[in-house]
Amino acid sequence: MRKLAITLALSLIPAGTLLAATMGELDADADGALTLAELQAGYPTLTEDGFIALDSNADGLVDEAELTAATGAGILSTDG
Ligand SMILES: [Ca+2]
Ligand SMILES: [Ca+2]
Repeated sequence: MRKLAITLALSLIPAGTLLAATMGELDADADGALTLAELQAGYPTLTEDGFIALDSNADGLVDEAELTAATGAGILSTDG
């Protein structure tokens, strides 16, 4: 399931075009999870479809594990 989500995200998000940002930088309200708006603050090119692909458990938020999975897979690249 996660692999499918990652594959979908890779097809939706242009790799290598995103700014580097960490959970702490992105989580504006410090609740430990990222909304689409919070993620878009760091990754302006992220679409709603991309967000859904990152949200492995479909709870409407991207938590640290999901963010780590995405960055580890190079979806939200911090290289640069
Ligand atoms: Ca938050
Ligand atoms: Ca989630």
